[in-house]
Amino acid sequence: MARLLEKKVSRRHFMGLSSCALATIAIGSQVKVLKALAKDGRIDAPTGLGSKDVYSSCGMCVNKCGFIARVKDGVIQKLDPNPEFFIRSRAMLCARGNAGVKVVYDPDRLKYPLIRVEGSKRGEGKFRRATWEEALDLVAKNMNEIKDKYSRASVMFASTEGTFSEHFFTQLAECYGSPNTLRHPTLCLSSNIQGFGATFGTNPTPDVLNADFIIMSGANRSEALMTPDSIDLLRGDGGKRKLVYLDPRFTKTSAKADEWFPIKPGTDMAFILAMIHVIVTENLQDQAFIDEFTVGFEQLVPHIAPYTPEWAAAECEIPAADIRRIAREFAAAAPKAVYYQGRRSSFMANDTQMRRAMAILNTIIGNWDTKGGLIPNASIALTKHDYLAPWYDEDIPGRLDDGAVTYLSEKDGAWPAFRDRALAADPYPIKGMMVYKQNPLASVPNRAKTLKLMEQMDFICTIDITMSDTAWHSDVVLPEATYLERQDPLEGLGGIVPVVAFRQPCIPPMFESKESLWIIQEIAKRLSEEIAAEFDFTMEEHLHHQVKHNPQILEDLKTKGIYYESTEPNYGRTRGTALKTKSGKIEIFSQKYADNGHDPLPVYTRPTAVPSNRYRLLVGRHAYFTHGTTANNPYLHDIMPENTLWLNPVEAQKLGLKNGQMVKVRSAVGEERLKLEVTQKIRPDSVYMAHGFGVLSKAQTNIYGKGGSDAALIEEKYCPISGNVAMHETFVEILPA
Ligand SMILES: Nc1nc2c(c(=O)[nH]1)N[C@H]1C(S)=C(S)[C@@H](COP(=O)(O)OP(=O)(O)OC[C@H]3O[C@@H](n4cnc5c(=O)[nH]c(N)nc54)[C@H](O)[C@@H]3O)O[C@H]1N2
Ligand SMILES: Nc1nc2c(c(=O)[nH]1)N[C@H]1C(S)=C(S)[C@@H](COP(=O)(O)OP(=O)(O)OC[C@H]3O[C@@H](n4cnc5c(=O)[nH]c(N)nc54)[C@H](O)[C@@H]3O)O[C@H]1N2
Ligand code: SF4
Ligand SMILES: [Mo]
Repeated sequence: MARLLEKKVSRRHFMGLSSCALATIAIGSQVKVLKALAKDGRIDAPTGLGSKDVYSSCGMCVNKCGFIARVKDGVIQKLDPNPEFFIRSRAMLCARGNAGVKVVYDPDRLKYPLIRVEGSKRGEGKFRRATWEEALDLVAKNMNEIKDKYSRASVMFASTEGTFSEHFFTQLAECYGSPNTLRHPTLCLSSNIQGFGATFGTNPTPDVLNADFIIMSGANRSEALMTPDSIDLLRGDGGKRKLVYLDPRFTKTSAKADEWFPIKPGTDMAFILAMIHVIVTENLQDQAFIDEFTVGFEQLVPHIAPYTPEWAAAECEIPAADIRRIAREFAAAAPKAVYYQGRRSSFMANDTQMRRAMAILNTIIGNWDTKGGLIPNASIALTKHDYLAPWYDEDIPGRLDDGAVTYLSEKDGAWPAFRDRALAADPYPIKGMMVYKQNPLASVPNRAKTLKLMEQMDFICTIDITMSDTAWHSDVVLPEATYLERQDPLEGLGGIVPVVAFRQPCIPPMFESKESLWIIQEIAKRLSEEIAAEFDFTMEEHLHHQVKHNPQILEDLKTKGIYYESTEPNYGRTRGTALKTKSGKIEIFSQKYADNGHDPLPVYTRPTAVPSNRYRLLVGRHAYFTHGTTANNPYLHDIMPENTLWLNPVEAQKLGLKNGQMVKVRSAVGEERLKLEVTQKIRPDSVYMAHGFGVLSKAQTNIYGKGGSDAALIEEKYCPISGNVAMHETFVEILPA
């Protein structure tokens, strides 16, 4: 029998709540709007509701840029950038942000709770419309059955950050009693967090606005948009700023860079170690900084001796003279020089050590916590919602993936390692899958293996806004109200200048979609009275609780759509204080790594050579698309209706393949068909395809049957230190289709 073991956190009571005066929305004649939502997506607006502007923040990607929704007669006409949000997004909305209107009025959006038709198989797409009552009852029934038959830990909870509401979902996992939450970092940036964290005790933000010299390893800021960096990189400074960019592809960032090198994939560490070699052998380091703030420089000196520019040139195919020159220029620009660590660090299986090398290079020029350098993130405090959890069963040993990677982040888990354990039921079975705002079938490498994992489930429930591939393979699909229709908790965005962002409904939820808090509360009620009690609050109460120490935050959010305490960075906060490393100093040499059997200083490992007649598959962002989620958006689909496989002309000629023809792309784990794009923009040893196509869900009507899926081709190698997936370790063969 399962029982409550630990009550780690004391109960919080909402005290003295005044009634919340958040902007309320005229419900109006929404029915008319719905009726008018024709198949072509055109809206005939009802009249008489008037016009209004609503401050909120974008939900199309991680950046959460502030906008003002122009609403007329109950219909969102347009989203404009919020000028007050300048401090964070530089007051821009990208193509995806603008196309956000279509998320609401997309005929393909989820409208009602759906239950898979009895007797049909997962993936056949046979769903019937259900009432919320019936769908929620079914979710709770299955969660309770799995708990009784196996244990609470046998239900996994997969979710991704970005909706402000995710913590209600992870709280549900904790209250239900499962330690098995699977968040997105091991698909994205956990090696960055680990590599920089091991060095500085935190993962800092590069001060792009003020740096005079920036080097980027495949951080494609002109397409993979991160605010404010993407805009700040383009700052007009009369040519003072220098950007050196390494990418096997000619991207939009390559076009904007002062120097672009088509580096051999997986060899950035050679370039970085050689830069360190030059700086140290020519005595260009900031010795005073090193002596005061760091440990391990004396071990670094002999360590980098063999890593000469000539050695590196043979590895990374960047000329030794350039490496030497760039190292000197970098040191001369210090401390206003940064080796920008990027965001998605799921490159190769040695990624954590590669990011460590970047962190060490930054350290020796003394750019820590100073203008134009690497700045530890600041944040604005919001009061957390306390609850009595986790409730873990006595007989559950812990997370299923415990020990699978060295530094497992408890809430994040390690996706591919977890999946292997779950498939082997090692050490216990996983039989239920709850998914919130994650699409593992598109975002976890080796789709066939994820499908296998889903096959073994007794029950799968997905909460989404559209029929993703994962939703398509679920038993129950619950429609959340989109970011334009719901109130979310307040969200602090940390960084060099921290802000609080705000998301409120621009229109009421359409069809039968519901806010996530309501969905979670209704599931909780059906699980047990005790779990329900942990969610016994309204969103208004929650918002007031978040700002109870400073109600001004909510006032500013209502009137400006953003809250900040200062518009200026506060440099040097951590200089002279103990960092969150074992020694309290910046750790060039990591004793922690040595103790765990990892190289205490980064040792170069050569990537596996590309076999003959094969190509290395690279992934990367596209400015119009967010992961696998926006390709079906009607506006964005118009701009790019399918993905292509980039191949260098020399190789195309060798293979006798022509631009525009269909090809088969085959890896060890899958085969996809898509159009060939013969282009000089990629090295001859690599190929590239945009993410988000080759979907399985027929309910994505614009893109079903178009293009190919990268997730179906990528093998699931991962970094043993951080668990981060290695997305570029897959080789493919290309054949005429
Ligand atoms: N092959 C391949 N795999 C990748 C990558 C790649 O480039 N190629 N990139 C990796 C990276 S860097 C990341 S961060 C991950 C991201 O991948 P995931 O963590 O899976 O996140 P997303 O793809 O952004 O979104 C997943 C789901 O959220 C749904 N969604 C969007 N808005 C809402 C909402 O408001 N509410 C709810 N309930 N659902 C919503 C979308 O419809 C989608 O189904 O993928 C990683 N995986
Ligand atoms: N438009 C848009 N913007 C986004 C997102 C989005 O989906 N769409 N997602 C957001 C998220 S979650 C993330 S994590 C970030 C990701 O932002 P980035 O970290 O910039 O990641 P990617 O675009 O995935 O870029 C990887 C780039 O690295 C190159 N590359 C591949 N292998 C190597 C290599 O070995 N060495 C070097 N030097 N380069 C290599 C690829 O060609 C590609 O251009 O973007 C964020 N911003
Ligand atoms: S970068 Fe674009 S998609 Fe991302 S939050 Fe900002 S406007 Fe939205
Ligand atoms: Mo990411």
